[in-house]
Amino acid sequence: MLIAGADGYLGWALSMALASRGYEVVGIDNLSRRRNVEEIGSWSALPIKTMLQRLSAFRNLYGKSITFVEGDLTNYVTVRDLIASYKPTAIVHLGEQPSAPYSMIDVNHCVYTHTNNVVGTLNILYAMHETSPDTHLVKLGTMGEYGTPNLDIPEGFFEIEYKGRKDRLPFPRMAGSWYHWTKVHDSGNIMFACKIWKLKSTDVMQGVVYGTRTDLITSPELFTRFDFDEVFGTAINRFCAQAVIDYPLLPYGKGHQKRGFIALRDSIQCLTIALENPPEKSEYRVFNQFDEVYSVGDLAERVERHGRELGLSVKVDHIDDPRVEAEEHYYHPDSANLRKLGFKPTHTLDDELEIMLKDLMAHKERIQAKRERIMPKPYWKR
Ligand code: NAD
Ligand code: USQ
Repeated sequence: MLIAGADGYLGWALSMALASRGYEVVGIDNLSRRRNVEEIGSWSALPIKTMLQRLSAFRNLYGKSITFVEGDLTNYVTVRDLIASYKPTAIVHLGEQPSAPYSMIDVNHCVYTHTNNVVGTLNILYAMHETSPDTHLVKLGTMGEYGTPNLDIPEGFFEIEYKGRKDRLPFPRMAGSWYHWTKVHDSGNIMFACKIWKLKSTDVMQGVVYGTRTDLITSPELFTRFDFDEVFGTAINRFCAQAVIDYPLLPYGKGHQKRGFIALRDSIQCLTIALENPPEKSEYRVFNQFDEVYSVGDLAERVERHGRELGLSVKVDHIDDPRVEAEEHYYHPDSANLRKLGFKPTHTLDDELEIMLKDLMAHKERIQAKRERIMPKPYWKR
């Protein structure tokens, strides 16, 4: 299994999970996430070791090895040589710039995000075509590709009738940031590559991921990153980090924005299911990957309640939405494909919140030290 983006939040957790299931795992990462978080003056709330330290801790604790290559997916020769030499059964492509706010900072951050994400994916597709056409590509897209239409959201495709004729077509994409649009472009490129080169791919429309743990993250030596700043932190993770330093939780605008959410350990479970149930040759399939839909306002209240039970004095503050997005909308995405293949969440949101808050309370000083990086800037409105 080749994991692109193996040093990241999901990538490290997935690499360990697959190695512990007995797969030979090779990871590639250019460590850009570490540099980009440093660029905006923040750091991971949970201290993370270097990749070499984590690999050796994993070997010592679980007796399994993971091969790691430091390399850039935008370099075609690197990507082609790696894929040619391993001819992996599958590639899980997580190696993109994933922050919507980062992509909205200015033209340089927008163009960097587009170049990095779209070129990296094209390189993987070309390298598969040239050297390993039977490899299954599992590509991380995002639920945000669809936006928030006033319709149910199918998994990738829908039947449509227009002027008396019918067809099965890709569901319209209406992304909400330059980052989210890179995923839309990727999806179009992957679908086209599957058609012309008979490649096979699962394009995963994933919701927002939260959590600090998987079953294998049993020691601080193995922590995966956990960001909470306004640029790289995501909703539930930010709320939990804010709760432990008495910083008000900030549902933006009315707080009625709804999204699909999934725990880190369940995201790893879903990706494993997708890998172990590959599509046919030439098939391009889409899975919507989330557990439950919540509004950000409800989530803030939920974190507030749990925080109080743990003795924290949590408050919720509503601030103007720094983004351009619908603050109130219909949201009803389908998510049956992964469940049909056996996906079952193992922990409730309440269990997971308690675990996260306790993990973060042990590293309160690291969140406190970057307190000034929590308040969002209105990058969308500049
Ligand atoms: P992450 O930033 O922690 O991980 C991505 C990794 O890819 C990083 O370690 C980064 O250094 C690496 N990378 C980026 N560009 C690269 C390049 N050109 N060459 C080599 N390595 C490169 O992000 P994450 O939260 O683990 O997300 C993983 C994937 O899942 C991303 O594609 C993201 O868009 C998608 N996703 C994430 C979430 C979420 O809530 N975390 C939700 C939906 C989709
Ligand atoms: N939000 C708040 N308060 C906060 C942080 C976020 O109200 O403190 C709101 C945002 O305005 C938005 C929603 O919560 O309406 C989600 O924002 P987010 O920052 O948690 O997530 P987003 O920017 O959408 O991006 C994250 C990941 C990205 C992934 C995406 C999945 O960074 O890689 O693609 O979640 S999805 O949201 O389904 O598109």
